Amino acid sequence: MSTASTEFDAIIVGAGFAGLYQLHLLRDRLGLRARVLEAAEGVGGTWYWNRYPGARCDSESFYYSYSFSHELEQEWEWTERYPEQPEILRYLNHVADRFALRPDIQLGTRVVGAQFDAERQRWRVTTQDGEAFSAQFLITAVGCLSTANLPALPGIDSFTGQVLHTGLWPHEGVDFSGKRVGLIGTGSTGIQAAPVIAQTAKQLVVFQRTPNYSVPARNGPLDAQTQRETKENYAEIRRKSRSSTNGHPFSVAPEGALEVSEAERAARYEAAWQRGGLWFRASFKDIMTCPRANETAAEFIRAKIREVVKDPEVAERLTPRDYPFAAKRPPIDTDYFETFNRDNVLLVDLRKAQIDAIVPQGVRTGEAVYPLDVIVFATGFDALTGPLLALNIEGEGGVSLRKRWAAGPRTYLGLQMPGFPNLFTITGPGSPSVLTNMPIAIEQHAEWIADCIAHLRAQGLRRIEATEPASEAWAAEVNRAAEATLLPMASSSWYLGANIPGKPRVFMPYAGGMAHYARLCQEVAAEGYRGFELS
Ligand code: N01
Repeated sequence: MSTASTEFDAIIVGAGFAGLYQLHLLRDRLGLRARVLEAAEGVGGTWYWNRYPGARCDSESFYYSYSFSHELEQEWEWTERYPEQPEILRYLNHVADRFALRPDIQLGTRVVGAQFDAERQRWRVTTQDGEAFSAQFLITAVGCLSTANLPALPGIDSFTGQVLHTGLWPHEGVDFSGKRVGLIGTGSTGIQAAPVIAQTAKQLVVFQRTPNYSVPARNGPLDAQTQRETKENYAEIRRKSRSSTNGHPFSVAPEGALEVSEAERAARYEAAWQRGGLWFRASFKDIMTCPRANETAAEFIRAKIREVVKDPEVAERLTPRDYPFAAKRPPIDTDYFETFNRDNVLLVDLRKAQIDAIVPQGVRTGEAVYPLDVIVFATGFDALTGPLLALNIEGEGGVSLRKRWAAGPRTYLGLQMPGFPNLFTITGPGSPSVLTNMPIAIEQHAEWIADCIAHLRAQGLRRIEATEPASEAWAAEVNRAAEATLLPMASSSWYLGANIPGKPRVFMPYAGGMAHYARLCQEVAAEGYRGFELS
């Protein structure tokens, strides 16, 4: 490739929700020469890779979407309350076409290195195929949950059947009919996949380490009237989403769970259960801050599990007891607990006997060998830091990000790190990211970054870098915000990095709320980018 085509104003890594919008902003609003580098052979990010059975969004279609274009909102038709993976992928492909983004997206290009060249004050970006690019600004749009976690179980290579990870699903699909399938993991993904796999597999063995609180999604088709009303109300839906804690367009009830009578509380939980989805968490204002309030929600769900699951022993094994509801990311489901009433489904409690090894014929725990034809790992991701560390980023003076983050991620606002000038991280650790409806967090970051670059250019400045004191103070604020909630109380949560052996236990996302955080970012910019050094 010629030098001319490898020098850019900005390189964006990743072509999911974040990368597509960032490209649109930088190229079409700011007139920058920008290039997106994307490892996959198509756009879509998370929705390109996660094609497992039952994959759909836990946020509802009418608010899990871009808000920046009125025309896009009006022309796109969502068909279900919770869109399925292929529909979201079609949507993102439509966005890529509608805004003519493809010419500036280079697919099949995995970034494996990024070094800051202090002399030229530019980032040098290298790819797996040996290409090199250079840009003034480097923007990561790599997602928070994109580095698959495949546990290092002994004997995995000896398995004679098929091994799959939900986050790296084969494009041609997988036919489970007549097969004995092992599913390891009962997070949001395993909970979505289990009911669908059970419908066609000969047998499904679910290996559960931590039972999960799950609330029914109550998915269904969207009728024409709902679609029309949504389109008429988009302005209000977006306003509400942006002014909320989690980027969802619903209000948290003003009362605490213990401020109402027992009957009122039960009625409210029941209504939320019937309505379905993440709204359940908004039933009372203190579910995420008061252990006793939380326990009322947890106990309601435990009772539902007992009601749904016919075998009381299986019900008990499925019942979470040692962490608060929603302290781990709350899943929502379609017939998850019902699935354990099927004759072809077996629940294995790994707390009684953990997985010792994968053997040629299947999975061996301390108690038994489970013969299998397919093992599906729904074991999640090296969240938030994993995708950034995989880029092998080296900042000023050759200091590696991996070294900088050896004790856990340190950022300023989840947007930048000291020592890494002109590098921006969309939904990086230290920002609300995974605690919110992602498109809201992504749009806020992409717009802040574009405004920041526009400001630098308008002022004739070339460089922006977070300061050490600002980053230190922000780390303390991220900690404070987490400690003000019950979120750190789930000791096995990926929010804390606990799912990856050896990963520092640090609460990574910012729990201070989306609206509050966005206001802070605005103030920082308005005050001449307080906490950043501009030159
Ligand atoms: O991953 P997880 P996920 N042996 O890490 C278990 C988003 N998402 O892919 O809890 C045995 O939550 C692990 O056990 P434990 C969403 O934000 C969104 O399900 O660590 N088991 C757990 O049960 C979600 O939170 C949608 O004890 C092992 C499971 O595997 C995030 O992605 C849909 C193990 C992993 O759960 C991640 O969800 C789906 C081992 N060695 C996901 N290692 C939407 O709808 C791990 N586990 C948008």
